[in-house]
Amino acid sequence: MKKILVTGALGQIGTELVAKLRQGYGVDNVIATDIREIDHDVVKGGPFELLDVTDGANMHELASKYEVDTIIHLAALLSATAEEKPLLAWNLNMGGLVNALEVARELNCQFFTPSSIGAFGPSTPKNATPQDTIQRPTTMYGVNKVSGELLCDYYYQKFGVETRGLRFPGLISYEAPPGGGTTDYAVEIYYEALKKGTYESFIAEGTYMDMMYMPDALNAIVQLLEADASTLIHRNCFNVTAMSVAPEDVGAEIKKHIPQFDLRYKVDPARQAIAESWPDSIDASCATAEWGFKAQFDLQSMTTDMLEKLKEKGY
Ligand code: VAH
Repeated sequence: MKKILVTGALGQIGTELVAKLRQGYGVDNVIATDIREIDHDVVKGGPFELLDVTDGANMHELASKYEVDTIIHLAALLSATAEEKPLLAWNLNMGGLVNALEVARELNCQFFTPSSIGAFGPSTPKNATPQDTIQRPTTMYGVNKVSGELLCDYYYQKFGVETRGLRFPGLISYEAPPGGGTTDYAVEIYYEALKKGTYESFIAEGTYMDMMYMPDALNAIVQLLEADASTLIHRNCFNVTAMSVAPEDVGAEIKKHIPQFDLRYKVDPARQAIAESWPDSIDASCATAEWGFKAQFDLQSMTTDMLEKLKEKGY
């Protein structure tokens, strides 16, 4: 049975992934870590340790203490924050990643870390962006993601570390809200629709980006980690997506449930510029061909489920 250390366990992906992993692999086999400790089931529901991923020695000590065989490295600054604090982003995103890769090398661990559609840039083909194509991102986050993809491939080729990763689109979830992302509008809109009946999007009408519901993202992580290595042609990182949408598409789907919902726009030039540098839609056929990726939720089913779950939480 896998013994997994998760960094960034209190983030948007981590909070839900830790719950899923503990259900699938056993509570005591999933060690959640984060730089902060809060009153949350991730902390109270199983092994939890404080960890600043820029402290490689502490990461090694924890991984050894729990005798982990898998590292899922999620701790990172997202695109908008990284663009506001580029040097902090480089030090955290790259320093943390190389520390995690070194621990995986030294302790012979399987390794997963997410990349993003942010790893593409303005010169990348905009529609049905292929798995293998031009990657010249114009954001610090994108530079971090491309560098991370190359570093993970290097650790596989040079040291035999079993590295695997996914280029995630914007992830929509109702548990932990995202922080500092360009696609955060697609999460906020659901909360605001229920709370206020209106939402002011910081991304402009007609701006298409790939999105995916969190349950599909979590399934993809586990499916990729469990995939037979002999089937993998690619590793770091696979394009995965469920839908390509613009704010008005999400608004129209919400209006089917909340007819009076009013979508307005107050574009944030900084995040709009990031969004415009990314693809409109990516092609995930390699993930499907090599390890059977298939998203279960589309915009309609995601919207129904998001609104239902948020209402259950009291929104
Ligand atoms: C961000 N949610 O907006 C992340 C993600 C594709 C977007 O990488 O930075």
